Amino acid sequence: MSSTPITKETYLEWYKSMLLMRKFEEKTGQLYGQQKIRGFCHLYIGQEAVVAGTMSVLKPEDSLITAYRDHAHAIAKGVSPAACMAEMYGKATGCSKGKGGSMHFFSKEHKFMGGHGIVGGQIPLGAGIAFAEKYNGTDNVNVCYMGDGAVRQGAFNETLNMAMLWKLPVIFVCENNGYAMGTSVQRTTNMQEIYKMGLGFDMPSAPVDGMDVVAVHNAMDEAVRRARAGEGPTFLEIRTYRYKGHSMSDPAKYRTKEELEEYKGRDPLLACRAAIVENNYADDAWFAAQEAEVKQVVDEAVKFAEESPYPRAEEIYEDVYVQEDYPFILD
Ligand SMILES: Cc1ncc(C[n+]2csc(CCOP(=O)(O)OP(=O)(O)O)c2C)c(N)n1
Ligand SMILES: [Mg+2]
Repeated sequence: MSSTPITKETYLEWYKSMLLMRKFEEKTGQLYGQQKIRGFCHLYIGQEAVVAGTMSVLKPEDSLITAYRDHAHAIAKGVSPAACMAEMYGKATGCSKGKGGSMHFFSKEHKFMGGHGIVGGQIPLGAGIAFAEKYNGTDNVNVCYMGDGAVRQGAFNETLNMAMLWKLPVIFVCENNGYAMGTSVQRTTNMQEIYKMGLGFDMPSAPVDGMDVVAVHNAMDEAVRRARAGEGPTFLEIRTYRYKGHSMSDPAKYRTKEELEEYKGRDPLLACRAAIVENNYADDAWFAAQEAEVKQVVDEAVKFAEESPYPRAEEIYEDVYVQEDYPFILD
């Protein structure tokens, strides 16, 4: 039984937030095709239940940190779609002042700690944030996301060891979408069940169905409860799937259409919608209203990005190092 109850409002919020993630990403893909957005860009379509099921158990003071597939995490954490879109346009109004791009969203205000392009680089940082929370005596937790490719990095093992030794309030979430660029999990390891990597550190670890937002919520709820109680970290392998290629330049020829269709048949948005209808939580008019509202939010984000100025050339030397407000997560 989950200690954060799942109510009608939870379902409606899940649907709304996943719809926004999906529509924002679809628009991002279109704009990339029009060369309005350039550089590296990785879409999250298909994986939405992982972030939605996390957010329903967190409080605003908790922090998230993830890799470069970061649009949904930032938006769910409260960073405005407009600031995210402007960031991808390289505009000064972007959440990283237009200097980070798609991979490097950041918002100290919303405790969204990035957006990191170095595979696995965010794993020790997430534990460090959790260390700071513990040191400061808060009950805040950090949720540290990584891909199935990132668990092959040495830093993953070092971090799990220290996080467990110091009982840090961090939830390590491996978003196992089956592939690291074009390399399948099967081709990188003889041990296919990634969650078992946590067991070597005696860390509570579990596999979770990442196409099912309820399963994600329940697993996260248990992990967050443990972290807040001072009982230390958890490692969740959340099994999910990305519908698009790794990045915008990937035609995804390394997988079969059948595999893709199988996952699309378990689409998290459609499943959530079906549950809402089944429980009579909302009617067709409500779904139509959500579509319209989300379309407006995304359109406004694009307009904001289009109309915003580029950063001044001299700004390239600013914000390179943290200066007067260091250490920034301790205030
Ligand atoms: C240290 C490092 N090595 C290699 C790369 C190139 N690279 C970018 S993404 C990626 C695959 C990572 O896959 P995964 O962790 O499964 O995340 P996903 O893209 O599936 O979300 C690689 C190897 C990198 N960015 N950083
Ligand atoms: Mg992957």
